[in-house]
Amino acid sequence: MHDVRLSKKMSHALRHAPWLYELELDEAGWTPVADLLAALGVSRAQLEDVVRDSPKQRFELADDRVRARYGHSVPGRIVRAPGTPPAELYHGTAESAAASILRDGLRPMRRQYVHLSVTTAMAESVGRRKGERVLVLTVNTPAARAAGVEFLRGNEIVWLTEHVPAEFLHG
Ligand code: HQG
Repeated sequence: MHDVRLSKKMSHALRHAPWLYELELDEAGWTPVADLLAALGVSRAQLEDVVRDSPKQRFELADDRVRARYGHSVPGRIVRAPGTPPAELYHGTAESAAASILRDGLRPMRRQYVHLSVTTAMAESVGRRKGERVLVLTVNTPAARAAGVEFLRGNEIVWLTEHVPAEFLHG
């Protein structure tokens, strides 16, 4: 089991409030590992355990830099390269959000990007965080891409995008 408490602190520092830890993120979200270790008072081995064992692949470690792969709310857009996603991606949410989403499409709300899952099972578990009654929406990515919607790869299982208009969603 990885250290959930440390993982949550890392998410807070690398996604939401780096300034509280005296960290600076570059335009792709990277920050020096040494700075994060100093800020959290943990060893490199502890950090590596979390990066390796995080079931959702939340973090990325590259030599002397570390970043969150998704989930950001920091002001200042985290830049990612667009990619080609699977033909279907899924978004799990509370049923109570259905009317609003089917009117306005999927919006990032408090984060920088809308988060999409590669499997319905994963979307269901994401949706369960929001309520008992889960709605899993399917995104038709080829149609959205043809209309100019860009998809950014968070990791193997999470894709990001700025907005999915309702016409590319179905239940
Ligand atoms: C909803 C977790 C009304 C949207 C997960 C969602 C994910 C709308 C909520 C990652 C809407 C935002 C992100 C609209 C979207 N009207 N509601 N037009 N458009 N929404 O938590 O996708 O464990 O910011 O459906 O696994 O739930 O933290 O996004 O319910 O990958 O690593 O607004 O966070 O990962 O909620 O979750 P969130 P999310 P971690």
